[in-house]
Amino acid sequence: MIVKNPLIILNATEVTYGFLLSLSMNTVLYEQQDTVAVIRLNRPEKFNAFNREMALLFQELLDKAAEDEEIRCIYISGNGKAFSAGQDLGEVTGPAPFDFNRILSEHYNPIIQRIRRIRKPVVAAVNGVAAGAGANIALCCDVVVASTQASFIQAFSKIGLIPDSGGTYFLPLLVGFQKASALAMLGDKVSAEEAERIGMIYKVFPTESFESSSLSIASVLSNMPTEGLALTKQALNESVSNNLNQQLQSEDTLQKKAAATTDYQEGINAFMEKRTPVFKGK
Ligand code: LHQ
Repeated sequence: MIVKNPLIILNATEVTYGFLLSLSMNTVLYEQQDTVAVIRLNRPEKFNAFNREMALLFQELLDKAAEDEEIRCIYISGNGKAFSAGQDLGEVTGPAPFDFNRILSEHYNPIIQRIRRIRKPVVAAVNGVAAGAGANIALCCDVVVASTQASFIQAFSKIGLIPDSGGTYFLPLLVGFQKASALAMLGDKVSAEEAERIGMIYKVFPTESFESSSLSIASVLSNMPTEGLALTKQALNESVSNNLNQQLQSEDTLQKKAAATTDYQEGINAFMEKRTPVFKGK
């Protein structure tokens, strides 16, 4: 066994991360646009279904964006018609299926944990269908927008599985227990418009302008007080398991940290001087 990362254990016979990254960059694409990291799932012929290689590379690229100090927002989308159809079902079937027992612990759980832990806003730009783990990866992001041609499917029940990748956690938070329960059991296809209406996602944009509209949200976020947004994300993460008193305490602690940032000073100065603030993200 080689331990490359506390979250991921690779067999000695498997490709290691560095090798994986250099050989197989194409299952996930990464580019920097100003201070936004644009990450695109890229197995369009499989509707961007996750195989192991893609799941590991996606984690590595999330880490790269998280660690790069120039990056102040992460934008995740899919290449081609789909956002992601979730697990590549070909990989769990056939003559040499990948070990089912390792899929959640090594692929999806670390992806969801990373996205929630990253101290930068993460935008899911859902360009097409998002099914199974693909849907729930999108739904755990900080801002979820979708194109009019997108849809969300908790496809798990159709194949006898339960919603994973945080689906049983985020879905009831987003749409309420009853809607979540029904969607998880029936596996209905939810249109982007319906997803917006029931609070599953933030906004829908027309397909023709989706790329520019969603990227402009990422651009706005990338110019905001990044540390303040990180503390906001932390407070929201904590709110889910805190009672009111604990959460008020948490807000007290985190607000003091926010007030100690240079961006807070800049925000206050700019307001008093009636000018547009220039935030540095610190
Ligand atoms: C696919 C897939 C796919 C491979 C489309 N795999 N090829 C955790 C624990 C362990 C194991 C299992 O998984 C998990 C987490 C999960 O994510 S479970 C849920 C897995 N995902 C699904 O069950 C969704 C399966 N896909 C679909 O239901 C449909 O393909 C959707 C509704 C996404 C799209 O439908 P259509 O628009 O009608 O497109 P299509 O079905 O024709 O798919 C297009 C192509 O993509 C097609 O390839 P082909 O060569 O025939 O053109 C599909 O085979 C391929 N594809 N999803 N998950």
